Amino acid sequence: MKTVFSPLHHRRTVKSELDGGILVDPYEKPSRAETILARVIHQKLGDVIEPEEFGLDPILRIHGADYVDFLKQCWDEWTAAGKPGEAIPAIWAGRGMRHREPKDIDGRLGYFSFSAESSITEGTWDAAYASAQVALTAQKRVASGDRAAFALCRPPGHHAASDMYGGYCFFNNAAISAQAFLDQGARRVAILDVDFHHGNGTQSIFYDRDDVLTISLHGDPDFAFPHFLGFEEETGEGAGEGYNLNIPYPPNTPFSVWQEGLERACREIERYAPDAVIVALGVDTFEGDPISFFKLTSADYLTMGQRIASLNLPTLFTMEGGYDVDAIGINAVNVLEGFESNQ
Ligand code: SP5
Ligand code: ZN
Repeated sequence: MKTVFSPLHHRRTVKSELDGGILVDPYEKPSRAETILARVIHQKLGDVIEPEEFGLDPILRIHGADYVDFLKQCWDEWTAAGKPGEAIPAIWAGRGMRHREPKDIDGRLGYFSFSAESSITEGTWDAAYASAQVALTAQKRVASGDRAAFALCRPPGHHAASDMYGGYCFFNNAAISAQAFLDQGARRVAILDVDFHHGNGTQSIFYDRDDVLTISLHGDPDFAFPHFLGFEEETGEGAGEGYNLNIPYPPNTPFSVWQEGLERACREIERYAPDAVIVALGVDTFEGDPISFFKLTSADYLTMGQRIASLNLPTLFTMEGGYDVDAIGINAVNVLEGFESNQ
C-alpha cells in the first residue's frame, strides 16, 4: 500500500509538555514520524508520496470556522500579548460557568481546548494543516480503488473535537476523511480506533449520526486520558443511537483480552456493512509505551492487521499515538504488513 507523508510535520516541534507538574520533553515529537517512515521504506511497504492540496473546505466540514481561525491565529495572538513561553491554556469553563468565547488569548485558549499538555508554537498550524492533507490524500487513494492506504499523520487527530484541541491533536484526520468518503458518495463509513486512548473527538463529532459507526478500544477512562469520555454506556444519541461503541480495558490488559474486543468490533463493522473503514492507528497499546498501560507485543500488531484485513473493506489507516519511539516503526508497520499478508 502507499504511504502519504509530509515533511511539514517538523514544523510542530515544541519544547514543552506539562506533565507531573513540570514541563518535560514532549512525548509527541518529530522522531515518531521519521521512525515510522524509515520502517515503511526498510520493509518496502510501497511507494511514499507527498500530500495533494485539498485546502480548508474538507476540514471545515468537521471543524467550526471560529475554531479553525483560532488555531491559525493563536501563536500570533500569544506572542503579541507578550507571553514568554509556549501557548498553554490555564483556565476552562468549569461547571456552572459560561461556555462563551472570550476575547483575549488566555480565555480563547481555554475555550478551544480540553487539556493542557499540547503546547502550541509557531509551526503548529502548518503541521496540523499538512497532517489533514496527508489524510485526505490517502483517503482519495482508497476512494479511487486502492484496497488500502497509510496516512502517516503527525500531529495525530482522534482527540480533536469539532471545536477543541487536546491530547496532541488539532484536526481530527480520521473524521475529516470519513466525511470526505461520505461527500464523495459513500453511504456509511466505520471508524475503528485502536489507539490506547479513547477517541473522544471522533465520538463527539459523530455521536448523533448513523452514517459513521465509531468504535474505540482503549484504557478505562477512570484511569486513563481523556478521563471524561469513553465509557461503555455511551452508545450514541438521536439518530446516532447504537452507532457508537466503547470497549474500555483496565491496566495491564494483554493482547489475548484486547483481541476479544477487536473481534467484537470487527463483527459490529461487518454487520454495519460500511463502504469503507478508517483505522485510527495508535500503537501506544505497546507494552513499552511510556504513558500507557496495555501489554501488547510487537508480534501482536501483525495479528491485529490480519484481522482488520479480513473485514475485506477499502481501508484507510490514519496514524495516531505511540510514544516508544524505538518500537513505533516496527509496531505501526507490523499492522500494515499483517494487513497485506492477508489479501
Ligand atoms: C494521540 C494520543 O495518543 N494522545 C495521547 C495524549 C495523552 N496526553 C496526556 C497523557 C498524560 C500522561 N501522563 C503520564 C503518565 C505517566 N505515568
Ligand atoms: Zn493515544
